[in-house]
Amino acid sequence: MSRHLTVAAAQMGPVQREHTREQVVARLIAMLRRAHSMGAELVVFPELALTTFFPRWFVDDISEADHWYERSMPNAATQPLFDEARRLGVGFCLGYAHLEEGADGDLHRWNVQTLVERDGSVVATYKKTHIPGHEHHEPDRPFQHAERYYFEPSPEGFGVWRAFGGIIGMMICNDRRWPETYREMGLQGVELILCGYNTPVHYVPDPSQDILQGFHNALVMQAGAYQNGTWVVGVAKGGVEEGVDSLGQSIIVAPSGQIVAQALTTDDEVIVARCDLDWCARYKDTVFDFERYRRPEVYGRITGQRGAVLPR
Ligand code: ING
Repeated sequence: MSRHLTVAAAQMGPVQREHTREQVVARLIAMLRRAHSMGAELVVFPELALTTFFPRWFVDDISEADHWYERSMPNAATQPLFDEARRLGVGFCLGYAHLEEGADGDLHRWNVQTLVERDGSVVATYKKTHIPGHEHHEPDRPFQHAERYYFEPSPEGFGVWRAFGGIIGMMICNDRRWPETYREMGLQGVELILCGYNTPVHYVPDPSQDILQGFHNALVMQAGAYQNGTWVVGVAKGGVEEGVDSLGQSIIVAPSGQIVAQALTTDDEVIVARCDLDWCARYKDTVFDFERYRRPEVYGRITGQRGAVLPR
């Protein structure tokens, strides 16, 4: 009897600056209920799901941005989501900004996802590893992408957790573009990777990539799924958010690399797939039998250097 898990991608349309957390949580609960009615046991929400994508603005005094972050999870605004999920017996993965007060009173700002089991218990919180964009104000841009100003990169990297009857991993947005992301979890036996993203269609450093955003989004998650024999769920917050057009195209990808479900709109939209977690073994035990075929002894550059070193 193979292990099946019915997973939903709960794609969001825009969250505008003036939308309150209560208004957003009401949208999340509505999608949680819809996913449950479609048989979902796990619902994946986007990156920074509770607020607008605030790194599109630069504020010189970063404490003026503190209200975009959550100090704890759950909290007063999100407790209704935790309660409804537990009542329905549905787990979920939620992306948000976390402002953490360190032991010595210092502040840490993380871009995180929290995974919650069907009984309401928190499985884990993952901190985004690859932080794109820029550290300082770049006024010539049509909009900022100052994630490297607002968030620290994870010091921990990628974990996996035994939950939902399988081995579950998490990544956030830009993480999905880096092959190391998938392989780090693949080497821990991951069977399902949960990923939220907020992706502006217009890529300021090279606008030639704009028209390819949907292609690149699918390309990296299909490749990562296939090359590591894992399911991948990519969930957008899309649509025109504070004037910035953001990619939708949420997808659920099988270990074969096939897209088994995809969103049609850039609004709040729930897509669902019944994932056979044992399907992973078809790839992990054959073409991607790591123990048999990998050659780490000749892969030294991958962890030995950061940037490319060109030949003389
Ligand atoms: N957003 C974008 C992402 O990686 C980006 C940033 C867009 C990088 C397009 C490269 C190309 O999808 C976040 N939040 O990481």
